[in-house]
Amino acid sequence: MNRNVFITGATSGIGKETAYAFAKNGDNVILCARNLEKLKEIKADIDRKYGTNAYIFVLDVTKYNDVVKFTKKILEDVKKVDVLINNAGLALGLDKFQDYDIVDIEQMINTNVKGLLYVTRQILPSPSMVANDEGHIINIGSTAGIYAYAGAAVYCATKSAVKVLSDGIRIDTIDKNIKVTTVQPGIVETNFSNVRFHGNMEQAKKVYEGVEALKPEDIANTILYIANQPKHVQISDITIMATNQATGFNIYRKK
Ligand code: NDP
Ligand code: 8X3
Repeated sequence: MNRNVFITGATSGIGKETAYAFAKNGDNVILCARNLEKLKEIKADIDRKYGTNAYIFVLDVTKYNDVVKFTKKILEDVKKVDVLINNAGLALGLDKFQDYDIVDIEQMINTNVKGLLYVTRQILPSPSMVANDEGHIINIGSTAGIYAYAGAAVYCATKSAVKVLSDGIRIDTIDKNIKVTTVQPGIVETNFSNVRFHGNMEQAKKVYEGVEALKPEDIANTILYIANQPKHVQISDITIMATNQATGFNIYRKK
């Protein structure tokens, strides 16, 4: 469709598959994350497969000055962003709140909440959106933002914040042709649990045992569907779970 689609956290999991889904759809993708090597690999693969031009930027969304600098550069290079997908995010640890590592707490808040705000604050008023009276912001929340679960008070709170921020921004842009969507996935098999357990692959693997989790492509296809609705249709929220999942942590596992 030849839109400019900016995806944060595009080197892995949901963000990476979303990059492929939009590139396959004929859109230009602007990808950021912290790992340059992975970004380069994805760009080369997308350019080769779809003949489009993927733009890549090393950007840590928690660094406000970098977000300002790089969003300016993105807008200089591509002129406008039609769709912003705030996907960069993480859980760190799974502990009782009273025992939680404060560094992990701050990293979750800085990435999932402040990072999303920093990027959106730059892109929303820019020529892309408010000034141009068009645009779409798609924020990746989680079932964790709806249902709190043991050991995840802060992660759940950050994802609840994503949902409420989306609702607030939707109100503030109500007189514009701007759509705001929260996507709330349940269990998706990605690098998420490996990051959560600080690289402990054994612990991470257990999260997906006995259940057919969602695949990142499932979420990517849903995001593309949301972005491809006609101009007058705004999907405000969508929750997607695995078939054997009933709430965030209510999952049936085969023995
Ligand atoms: P992955 O760990 O596979 O991917 C996370 C992506 O975010 C990576 O590309 C990582 O790249 C990037 N990232 C992390 N921190 C930053 C940062 N500070 N600045 C820029 N990029 C960053 O996880 P998922 O694909 O599963 O997670 C994507 C989103 O989906 C997250 O917001 C997560 O909370 C949400 N989610 C995940 C679910 C799941 O079950 N997997 C379910 C519901 C929601 P790099 O390290 O190169 O920076
Ligand atoms: C990720 C899904 O249930 O592991 O947001 O928190 S969950």
